[in-house]
Amino acid sequence: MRIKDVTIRLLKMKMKFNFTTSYGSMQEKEFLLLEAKNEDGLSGWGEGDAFSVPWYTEETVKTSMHMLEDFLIPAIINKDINHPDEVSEILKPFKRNHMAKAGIEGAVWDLFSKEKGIPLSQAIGGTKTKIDVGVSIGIQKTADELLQVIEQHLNEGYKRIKIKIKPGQDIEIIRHIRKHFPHVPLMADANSAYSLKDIDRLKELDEFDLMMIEQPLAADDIIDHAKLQREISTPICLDESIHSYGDVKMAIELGSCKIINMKVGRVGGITEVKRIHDLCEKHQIPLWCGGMLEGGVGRAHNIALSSLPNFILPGDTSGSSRYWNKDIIEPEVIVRNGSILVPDRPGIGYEPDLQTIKQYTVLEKTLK
Ligand code: OSB
Ligand code: MG
Repeated sequence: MRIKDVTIRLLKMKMKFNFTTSYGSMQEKEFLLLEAKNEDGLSGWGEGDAFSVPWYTEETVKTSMHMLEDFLIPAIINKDINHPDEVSEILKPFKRNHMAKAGIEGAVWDLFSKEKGIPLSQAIGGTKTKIDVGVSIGIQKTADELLQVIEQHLNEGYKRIKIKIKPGQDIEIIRHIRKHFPHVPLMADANSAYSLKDIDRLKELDEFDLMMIEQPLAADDIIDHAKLQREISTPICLDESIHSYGDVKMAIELGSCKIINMKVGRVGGITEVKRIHDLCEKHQIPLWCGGMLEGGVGRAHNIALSSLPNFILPGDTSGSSRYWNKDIIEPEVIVRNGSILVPDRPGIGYEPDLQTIKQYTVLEKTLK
């Protein structure tokens, strides 16, 4: 395979709801779309996960643009690539910038699968034909509003509810939810809002039968997470702490978590996801696919990842219509009875809708 040119598009899409976490709020999603063309004019598509502001990791849309334009795309263009696994090797001289790398590597994976005429899920070793999905609900103004949103999503069939918590908006809210929904599969994501000083409060969560608590402590608190996990029975799931295979190895050896939230952008691409997947499978650490409020292309990639066998728990890959009035792919991602069918068409299995993409595009550049 040879990539002849790559088009980078910067899109701005308004979300249907305001998404609030312990870091802050967002309602407009700005992101990069990558279209990599081969010599026959066939296109592979990838999506950058970075946001406009570096609150989740250090990357932003602008740093991704800089990396892609000045280093990553020039390194792969016109090179002979036999398999997408080679991309992460080619990009190794450039440190980190995982979301930018995953964006272009994802486009190469889609193109590779299309050239072979197989679904992306199959190209990466996925085995499932249907995946279970949950929903990640942001912090709401009142506990009653939160209950309403939960009920609405349960009615739509979502298989587990994730709520966002922070100090002062945690125990009482979860108690309120449990009073109304005693048996719903429920978890809480703190996005690093706590420290070990809060251990007594975190211990109180044990009475609510949560599936897990996601990222209670800071991203680099791998050791403190291990200390916390020894003190609480609720399983810890790591999100912001996991950037690589090495991080996962460390977390497993130290006992920092029992579950991992996988995001392809955070770990730098599908090849790294596969390595982590196999390591976690060996150590019986279940995975699930996290979300970055993706547009349809990133969403399609997440669906393919979720078809890998050790993605055991429902992911955050909700349907297109939850986020967007109109998504950028055809057909849109549809959730039925809490599941999404893994497409059996070649590549990501959804067609990027160029007309709609154009409407959301604020900047476009082609590199040759
Ligand atoms: O912590 O998992 C997170 C969204 C943006 C950044 C971080 C996170 C999230 C979500 C939403 O929880 C998941 C989604 O619906 O895409
Ligand atoms: Mg999270």
